[in-house]
Amino acid sequence: MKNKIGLLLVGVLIATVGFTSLEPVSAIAGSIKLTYANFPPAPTFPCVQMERWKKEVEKRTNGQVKVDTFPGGTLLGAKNMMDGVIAGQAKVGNLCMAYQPGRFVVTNATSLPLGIPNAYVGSLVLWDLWAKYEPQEFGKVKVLAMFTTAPTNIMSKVPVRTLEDLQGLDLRASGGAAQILSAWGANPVGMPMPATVEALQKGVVKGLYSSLEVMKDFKFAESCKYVTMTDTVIYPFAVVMNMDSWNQLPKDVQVILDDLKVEQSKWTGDYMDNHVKKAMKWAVETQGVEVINLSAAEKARWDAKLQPLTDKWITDAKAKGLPAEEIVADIKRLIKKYSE
Ligand code: DTR
Repeated sequence: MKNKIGLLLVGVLIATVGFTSLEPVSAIAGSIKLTYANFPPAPTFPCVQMERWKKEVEKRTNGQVKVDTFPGGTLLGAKNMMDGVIAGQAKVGNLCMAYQPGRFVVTNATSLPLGIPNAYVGSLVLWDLWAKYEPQEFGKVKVLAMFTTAPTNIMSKVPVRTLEDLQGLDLRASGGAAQILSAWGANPVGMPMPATVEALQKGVVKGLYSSLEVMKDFKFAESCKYVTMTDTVIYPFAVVMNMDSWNQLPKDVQVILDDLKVEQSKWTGDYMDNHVKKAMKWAVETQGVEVINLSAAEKARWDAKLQPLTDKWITDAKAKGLPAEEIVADIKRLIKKYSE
């Protein structure tokens, strides 16, 4: 009996030594599994960037990390993304901050009409803004990327050539973009992007206010035959990870994900800007979409209506104890810096 126990102990010892002298446990292929939730359908830009992140992470960790992606709201939807990730229903999630404007006050300041020219610049501005202020609403998660859409324009079933055409027009928008529509006299109808398909079909809205890649990705060009160029505002996004899951990652994997953060944000901004161009070429050439450019005089009328929005945001954000003027000044400075 004694001998048997002795043998057993030796066996355990050999197994332990043998095991620890091999690769660390975490380096076994596929040993770390990350679920990644996303709310819109697979072909849209938030999911394209998700697949790119998955590919890069799996490659850079030599397959040690395996990412299972869930597009189309199959794991978490547009509005419960942040809470779902905090609760651990998904380990990683992608969210549009404009869908919860009151929750993401600092980062949603990028949705003020301050002149972000494209998604690449927008993404870098957003990233720096978040990094400087580290707003408490992200305190319970690890931020893995931040990016913005390209500037927002009106896609509609009826032509919008003047401010008068816009009065009372039901257009789908969220967050800062919805406030801009209100200031112009339109009637913004709030809902996450995926719900817009049905709203357009049923006639609940006459169009939408968003970045233009959706003309192709959601086939909105089939019903919205007019695009009025306003290039006024972007929608900010964040990719966040459950904090416990992050803390459980081996250090080498954390370094890889940290290295990818800004790169992923830039990649997405770049992808978005190029994709908008392709989508609009398709919309004009194959769907007969008319692009309406406002005259300088008309544009000046539209711009004048937007001036009070930033002042109002400053007053509201100050009341919440935020350094509102500094935030707006930072955004303007960063736009300049990254546009050069
Ligand atoms: N413009 C925002 C965000 C957005 C832009 N393109 C897509 C594609 C899929 C989901 C969201 C978005 C919006 O209108 O919701």
